[in-house]
Amino acid sequence: MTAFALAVLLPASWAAAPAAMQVQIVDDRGMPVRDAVVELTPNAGWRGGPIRFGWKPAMAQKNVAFVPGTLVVARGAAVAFPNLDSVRHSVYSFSKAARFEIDLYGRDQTRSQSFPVAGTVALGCNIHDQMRGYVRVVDTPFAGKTDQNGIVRLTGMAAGGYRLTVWHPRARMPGGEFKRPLAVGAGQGSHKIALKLR
Ligand SMILES: [Cu+2]
Repeated sequence: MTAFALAVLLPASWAAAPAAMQVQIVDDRGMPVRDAVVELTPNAGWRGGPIRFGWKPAMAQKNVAFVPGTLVVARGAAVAFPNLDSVRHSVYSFSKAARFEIDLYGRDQTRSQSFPVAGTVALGCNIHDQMRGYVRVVDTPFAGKTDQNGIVRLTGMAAGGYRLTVWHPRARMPGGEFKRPLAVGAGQGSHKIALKLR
């Protein structure tokens, strides 16, 4: 009886176990690429409800820079842009995924902008040309950006067919995006992807 139960239950519980995957992004010399955004999108699209990430949907202006320089948010998210500097900043984008302009505002003030379209939003400030930031708007909960070792860990995927997308502002690909199909199995997976950077 025990053997029978094991034989039936074990494969079922394995199949239901969510997968975890480590992805490392390197450049063509093998050096880790940080702040690359890695996304795994189910082939049928994400139908699991609202997406929440473990970080704040906020892009601060600090020391005349957008911090963090790259922010991953779910499609539809409202992003806060707090100004932590003593000088005034604006925020604008000419990107296809979001065209907008927020007028100059000062220290300890904040503004907010929603991003209803998935894709890359390149940010600038009218006063400080060197200020660059990126909001990557995604349609999947299985997304994140690489750390200083070029590594991101994605968890909770059901086994199945996915599209893997890697985005980096300096990737030598149309739109800075590398895409490929990826079959996700149960358990742990590991992938290393080399990107050509400009
Ligand atoms: Cu500025």
